[in-house]
Amino acid sequence: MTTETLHDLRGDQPRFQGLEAGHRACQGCGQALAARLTLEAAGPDVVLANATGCLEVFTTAWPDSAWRVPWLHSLFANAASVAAGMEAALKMQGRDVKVIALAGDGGTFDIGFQALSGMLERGHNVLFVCYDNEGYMNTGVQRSSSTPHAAATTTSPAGVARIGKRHLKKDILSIVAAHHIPYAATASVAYPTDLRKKVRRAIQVDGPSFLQVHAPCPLGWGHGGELSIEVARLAVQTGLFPLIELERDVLIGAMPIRRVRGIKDYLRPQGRFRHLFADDPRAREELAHLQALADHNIEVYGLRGDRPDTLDSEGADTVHRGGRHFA
Ligand SMILES: Cc1ncc(C[n+]2csc(CCOP(=O)(O)OP(=O)(O)O)c2C)c(N)n1
Ligand code: SF4
Ligand SMILES: [Mg+2]
Repeated sequence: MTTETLHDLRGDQPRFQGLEAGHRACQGCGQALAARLTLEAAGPDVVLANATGCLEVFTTAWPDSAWRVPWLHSLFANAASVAAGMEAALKMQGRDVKVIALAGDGGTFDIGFQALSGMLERGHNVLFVCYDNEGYMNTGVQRSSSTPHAAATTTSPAGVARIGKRHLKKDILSIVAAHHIPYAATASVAYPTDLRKKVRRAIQVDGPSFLQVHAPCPLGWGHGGELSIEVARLAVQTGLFPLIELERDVLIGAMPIRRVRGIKDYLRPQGRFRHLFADDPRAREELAHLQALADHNIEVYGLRGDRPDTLDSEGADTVHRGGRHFA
């Protein structure tokens, strides 16, 4: 057998899959892809604490489980506390296993925030991954403090009295970074290589690390499942979801945007922003406000790229499925 054939065969072998296919997520669920990529990068030597939310529900419908690593379901509020307890117990046993806490934005920004802050402050060796789909999706698309300004949800409807959510999306990364933890970053399912790289980096940290992964929810955002990656990519390319890395609250990396897109390109495919395209002066005002938020991100993080970036181009990144590479 030639070396070339051996190489091809190795390429065909499935890489480690901590989250199996066959779970019950909606088609095009960003969170399912994000969790699979996280586990691919983290490898088998991990244990998981998973807050109540879509990820927990669609992966573990009794009596089945889609997980191939030890997995514990926590309450909606306390994934960080449960992960901290697991880490302390493993340390006592002298076992070198990384603990990862998984939670949605509700379980991170809102109800899980106190537990998260405590875990970070006490310096536990835990990676906390927040799958940010910008709403309480598991319970029927209610607004969270991560829901973007002006987005419509069942509890922030667009109508006569208001035009979607009145409040701003909480800047969770800055709040987390203010705990001066060794590593905190944002990532997106549209950039899987970057996401996996950040997971590997976060895993290597001795101490708390945090990842906020932008993960479209076709059901809650009102777009077709086949558009999830495109929508996620546009969030980055408009500047609305900057991809950045911080070490001890100092910016160490930001993905440049080669071709900055206007925010309408990101908002238009999504039903939750449909009202912003009505012939209404309030809608125009909100669009201008959202554009100003994106422009602000581009300025403060220096996102405007003046040279081609391999990750920021349509299709330059690859999604790996079962060891085969699809461009
Ligand atoms: C104390 C408490 N309040 C409310 C709930 C109901 N509940 C379960 S999951 C969820 C929303 C989860 O939202 P998020 O964390 O963003 O995860 P997603 O479903 O969006 O992935 C809510 C409100 C609960 N389980 N416990
Ligand atoms: S409701 Fe949204 S987050 Fe939940 S499984 Fe469906 S697409 Fe995924
Ligand atoms: Mg959510």
